[in-house]
Amino acid sequence: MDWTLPLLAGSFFYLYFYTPILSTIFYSSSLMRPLNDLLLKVAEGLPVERPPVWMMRQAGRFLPEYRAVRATAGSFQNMLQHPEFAAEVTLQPVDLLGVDAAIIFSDILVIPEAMGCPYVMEEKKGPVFPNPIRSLSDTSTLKPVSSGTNLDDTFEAIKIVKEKLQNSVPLIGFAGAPWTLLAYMIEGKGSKTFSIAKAALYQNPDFCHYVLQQITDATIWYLKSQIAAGVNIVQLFDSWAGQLSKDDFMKFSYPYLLKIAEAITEVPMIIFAKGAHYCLQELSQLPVQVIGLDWTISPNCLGNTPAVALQGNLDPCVLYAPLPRIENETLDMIRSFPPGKHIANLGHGIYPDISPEAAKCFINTVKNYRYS
Ligand code: 1CP
Repeated sequence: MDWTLPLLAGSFFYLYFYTPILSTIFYSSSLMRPLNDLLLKVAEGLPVERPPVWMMRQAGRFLPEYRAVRATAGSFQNMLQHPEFAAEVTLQPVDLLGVDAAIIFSDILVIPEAMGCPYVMEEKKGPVFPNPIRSLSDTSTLKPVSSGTNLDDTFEAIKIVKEKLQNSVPLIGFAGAPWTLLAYMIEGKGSKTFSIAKAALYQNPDFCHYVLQQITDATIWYLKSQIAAGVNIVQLFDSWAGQLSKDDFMKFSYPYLLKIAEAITEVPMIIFAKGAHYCLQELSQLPVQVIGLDWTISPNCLGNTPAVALQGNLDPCVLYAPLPRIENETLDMIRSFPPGKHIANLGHGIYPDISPEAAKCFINTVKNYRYS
């Protein structure tokens, strides 16, 4: 029998009926690239017509709509435990401000919690760890992270957000860097100096390295699981890098950033080490695509043609200025970064008392800009 005709008919049937079904499935899955992929393009070194823009802490208290959801949820930690609340506030800055990326609403402290070092978020005081980890004997309560913990709430929130975003903009996943998490786990709370945690670096370095490695393993598992749930890019926050000397950073932070960067190969990575002005060269040699800069760092710190893209770095306090000044400062900032290698952002998280109009002015100024 000649199979040509049935095969042709079969192929036609397959293409005509199944391709749209398959593309619908792929469209709604994380495999599909977002329509607005400016952020991913800059991370991948591809050409763009303008910098993408988002703001650290954009899913937060400066938005009245965030405060309304938080009031309904009752507490910050209740928002984390209910993925539908977390998803709602993640989407607010995309819908209300038009940013080029969403960042999943969660916190860096969910990793210590999953490892067996829980915290409470005290009103006006910040995080408090009832049982800080201060010596090797305290580490017996620590365990490797896995599914079946509080981290599942983040993965569920990511899935809801991905579904609702309909591939409009990329979703950023994140985690705290090992040194920053160790600082909270030892100190037991936020601090201006983190002197208890820093004392441990000098008095008990083996203990510190042991916990740093455990945090690193947990973070790799957590980021890979966020990626499996659908995030398009991840950011590591080393918020307390600026507390360390260069020597201590190279001993207690850098090796663990390197392990994480080497392990995460699926999506691009941004590293934001606040205050790490002393080792930008070293950071740019990590296998990552983007280095975040705080507002004290000069945009040409890595020369005019850096090997990595840069993110930042408007001083968040500029957003207290009158709108025309915000516009001018934002334009000055864009022009001072290498064209095509810049993700516009603030130099740290937006403060809770900044007006949404000021944030919109910053975002719209970036969105109206074109590289000539
Ligand atoms: O009352 C509230 O509503 C809680 C305020 C709040 C919010 C909105 C906290 C408490 N965390 C968050 C969310 C959060 N935290 C996000 C969401 C996504 C976003 O929009 O960016 C992110 C990325 C974080 C990360 C985070 N948490 C960092 C690193 C970033 C940074 O600002 O340096 C740190 C250090 C934390 C710890 C933390 N979470 C919250 C507080 C009050 C603190 C302590 C800060 C301190 O020790 O001073």
